[in-house]
Amino acid sequence: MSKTALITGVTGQDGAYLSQLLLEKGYTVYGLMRRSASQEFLTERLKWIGVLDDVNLIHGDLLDLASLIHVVNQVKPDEVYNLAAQTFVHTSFDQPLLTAQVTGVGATHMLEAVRLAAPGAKFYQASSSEMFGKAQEKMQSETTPFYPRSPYAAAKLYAHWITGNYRESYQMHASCGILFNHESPLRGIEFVTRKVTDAVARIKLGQAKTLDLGNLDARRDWGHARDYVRGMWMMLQQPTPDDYVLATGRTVTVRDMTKAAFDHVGLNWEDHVQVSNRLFRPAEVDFLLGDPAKARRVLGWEPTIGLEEMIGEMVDADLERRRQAGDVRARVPA
Ligand code: NDP
Ligand code: GDR
Repeated sequence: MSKTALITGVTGQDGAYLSQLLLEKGYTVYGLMRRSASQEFLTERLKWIGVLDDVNLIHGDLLDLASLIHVVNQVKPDEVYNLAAQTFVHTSFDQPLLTAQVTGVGATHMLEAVRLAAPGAKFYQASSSEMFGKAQEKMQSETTPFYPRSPYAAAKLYAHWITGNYRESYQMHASCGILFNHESPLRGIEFVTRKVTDAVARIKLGQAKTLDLGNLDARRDWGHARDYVRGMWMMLQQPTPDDYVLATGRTVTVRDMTKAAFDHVGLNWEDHVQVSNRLFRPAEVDFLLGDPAKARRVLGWEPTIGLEEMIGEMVDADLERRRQAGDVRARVPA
């Protein structure tokens, strides 16, 4: 019998890759999406990856518990992947309360809906390396103390703990993936990797000359979304729920990531990049480096795509998009 999965945040980067993976595995996939006046734009990623016709889209909002109970009742999922969130750290400083509601309390709404309407379902919570914030250890693992540095990270930390609380209180199969940054051609254009690869494409095609960036010294442990959604699925196939770090174990500065993107098309990054103070954050996460040893040991998970390969794939995809005037994301200002 094929399994049924419900994915919140299905219109986002990870939602698209996870839908593809689960469909390949024979799942029936339902995706929760918000009602929007611009519905056709929201499904762009699912279309790009070729699964739009195969995912059953269903309306609901993480802020509306009644809608979630209704959806879980209707779908009766075997597995629930809670990926929906206000995900942009910079925006969380401007909209801290919305971020708390969606990214934090929204997870409790989803847990409650599952507890009430499908208590046997396995649950995945999208936790984040941002919870380590001002990192208390050189390599961050499941046992590293948290030190959130943004409203986003604080909201994710609440969601992380409440998921563990539901696991212990109600014996739910609820697991948290503490995922380090992961990117792809489907990454939102405001995140730094995609902002860079899109700008590189425009500069290469003669459509732009410069790229404004903020803190070039920040270090991140960047992997590919395709590898990371596989890890999410692996967590829910375990007999017991638990928390796992997914990371590559390599940390790179924003400067070096940017250089790799310009190198890919034979341009010198220093001829085009300028630093802008307005792009710095009120509190920065300077250094992240994940230790995925537990995921490797227990799940058998390994990242397979390196940073340079991924950045190359992203630049190539943006060159293609920028050549096609009709692409929607290509018209979003960087
Ligand atoms: P995206 O920003 O690409 O997608 C976020 C999704 O959440 C979108 O589908 C969005 O819908 C949806 N959403 C936002 N608000 C609501 C709401 N009120 N009700 C229902 N849906 C909502 O994120 P990613 O795919 O990159 O990330 C997936 C999850 O993993 C997120 O929770 C993120 O915080 C977490 N994470 C991501 C990491 C990364 O590096 N990518 C690392 C660690 C954790 P819409 O299209 O309508 O805006
Ligand atoms: P992050 O991703 O905050 O790590 O959160 P982002 O790509 O936005 O920033 C990474 C680092 O780059 C620095 N930076 C810039 N960032 C952006 N967006 N734009 C710029 O111009 C710029 N210049 C420098 C930032 O200061 C930061 O240090 C992502 C999100 O996907 C979260 O939802 C997720 O939880 C974490 O990754 C893990």
